[in-house]
Amino acid sequence: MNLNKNKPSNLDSWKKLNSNFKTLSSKTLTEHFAENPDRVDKLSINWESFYVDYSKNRLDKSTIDLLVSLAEEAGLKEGIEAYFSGGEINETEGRAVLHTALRTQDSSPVLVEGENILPGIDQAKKEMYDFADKVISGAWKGHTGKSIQNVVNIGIGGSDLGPAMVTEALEFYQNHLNVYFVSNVEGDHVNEIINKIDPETTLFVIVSKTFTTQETLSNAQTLRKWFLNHAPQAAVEKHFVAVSTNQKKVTEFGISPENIFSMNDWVGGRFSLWSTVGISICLAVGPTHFENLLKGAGAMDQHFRKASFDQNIPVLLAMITVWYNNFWNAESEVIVPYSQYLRNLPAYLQQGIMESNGKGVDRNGDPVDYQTGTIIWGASGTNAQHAFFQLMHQGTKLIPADFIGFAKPLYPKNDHQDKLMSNFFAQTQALMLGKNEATVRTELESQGKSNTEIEALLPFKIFEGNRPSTTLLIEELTPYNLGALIAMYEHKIFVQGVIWNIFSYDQWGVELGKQLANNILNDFESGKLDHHDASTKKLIERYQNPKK
Ligand code: G6Q
Repeated sequence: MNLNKNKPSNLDSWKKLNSNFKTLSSKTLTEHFAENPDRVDKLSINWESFYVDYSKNRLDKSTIDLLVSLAEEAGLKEGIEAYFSGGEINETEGRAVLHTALRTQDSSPVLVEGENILPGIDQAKKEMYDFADKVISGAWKGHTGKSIQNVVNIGIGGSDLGPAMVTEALEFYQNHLNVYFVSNVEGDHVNEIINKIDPETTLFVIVSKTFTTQETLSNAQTLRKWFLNHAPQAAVEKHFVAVSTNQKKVTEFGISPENIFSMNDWVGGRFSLWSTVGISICLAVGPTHFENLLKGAGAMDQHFRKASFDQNIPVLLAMITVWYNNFWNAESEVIVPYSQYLRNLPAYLQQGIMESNGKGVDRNGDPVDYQTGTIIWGASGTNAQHAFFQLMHQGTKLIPADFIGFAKPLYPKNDHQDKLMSNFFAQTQALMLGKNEATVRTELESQGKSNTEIEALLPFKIFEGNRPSTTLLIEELTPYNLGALIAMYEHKIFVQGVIWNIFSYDQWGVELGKQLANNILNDFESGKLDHHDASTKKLIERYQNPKK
C-alpha cells in the first residue's frame, strides 16, 4: 500500500475551492459571525481535554465541506492506512514511517517486511525504562561510586530538538537530574556544557541514528577526551551510552554493546522522540511520565485514524493551512503557545514542518506548480506580544495563527493565570475585530485631543482586523496532553504532504550544504581555494587571515 500521485490542482474540489475563495474573499470574519449565529458550534471540536476553535478563520461550512472533499479526493483515507500499517510511504528512502507504532495502545501486529515490530518496540522500551530507573534511583553509579547527577544529550536535528523541547516542556515533572543538550558543532557550545558538569557524576548519551553525523561525533569525541583527562579508560562504560541503528560504528567508538539502545530505520529522525531517542526525556521525568507522553500521542493517533474528516483535528488544521497557503497565498504561519514551558515548540515544529514539507518536486518527480510547505515561526505568549505582534496586528501580511493555551496552571492557581489567559483571549479577538475609525475617534476625543491631533493620529491607530487564528484550549500541560499535541502536528504534516503530492519523510535538501562543508574543511588544510566562486573564496581567505 502506498500514497497515490495525484496532482492536487487537477482535482475537482480544488477547482471548486477556487470558486469558493472568490465568493468568500471579500467577506470579513465579523460578517461571517453575524450571518451564522451557530458558527462557533459548527467550527469547533471537543476532543478529550482539547477544545479547538477554528471559527476565527476566513472560511465557512461550505469551505470546510470542500476541504474535506479535497482530502477524500486526494486519497487521504487510504494514505492514513498506508501510514499506520507500514506502507513504504518514505518512497525515496525505501522506508516505512512508523513512529505511530512506538506509541500504539493496540496489540494488533504492525508488520515491516512481514515481521511484527511491536515485541521489539516493547523490548527496547523496557531496556530504556530499566536503565532510567537505575540512573534516577542512584543504583547506577559513576566510576568513583557516586550516583549520576548530570546527563548530557549529544545529538543534533531530530536527535536533539524533540528530546530538548519535551524535556523543557516537562520541566515541572522533572526529577533531580540536570539534563543538558549539546548539538552545535561550535566548540563554544560544548565548552559551555563542560563548565557545568563533573566527570564523576555525569552520564553522556550519544544519540545518533546513523552514528555518522559530523556535529554529534565531534562533540562526542571532545567530551570523551575531556572525560578521559579525569577518569581511566575503564570508566567509559559507566558514563557513556548511545542510541543508534548503527551498532558497528558505536562499538568502534568504544561503547560496549550493553550500553547501546537500539532504534529502527522506520523511525525518521524528526519523529523519533517517542523511541529510545527520547532517553534523555525519560531520564529527566522518569518512565511513568514518558509512558503518559506516549499514551497521549497514541490517543491522538486513534482520533486521527478513526474520526471522520470533518471532526478530525489534524485533518482540519492541515486543510485550513492548505486553504490559506494555496488559495489565499499566505506564506507563513505563526504558532504562539501561551506557556513558557513550550517556548521551543515553534523551533521544534520548524524542523518537523519545514523539513518535511519544504519540497518543490511532487511524488511523480515533477516540479510542482503550486505552493507547498509554509514558513513556521513563533514564540511564547505573552513575550511574543511585546516582540512581533505589531506586525500581526497592523502589518501587510496575511499570517494565520495557532494560539495554544492551557486552562489550568501547573502550580496552584494565582492571579497570573487570569492575566495570562485574558491576554490569550484578547489577542485573537483583537486580531479578528480590529478597531475601526469610529472607535478610535471616540477614544481620542475622550482623551481630550484636538480635531487636528485626531486627524493626524487616526490612520495609525486603526486596526483593520479580519486576521485569522485558530485557538487550541487544552486543560493542562500534562505529559499526556503534550504527547497528543505533538502527535496532532505530526499528523497535520502528513495530511499536507498527501494533499501537496510530495514526499514528507525524506530530507535531501539538507545534504548539499553538508557535502560542501566537507569539501571546504579539506580546502582549509590544502589551501587550494581557486576552484571556489569568487565570493566564497574571498570569505575563506578572510576567515583564514582576518587582517588581510
Ligand atoms: C530528521 C533528520 C535529521 C537528523 C539529524 C541527526 O528527520 O533526519 O535532523 O535527525 O541529521 O541525524 P543522526 O541521528 O543520524 O545523527
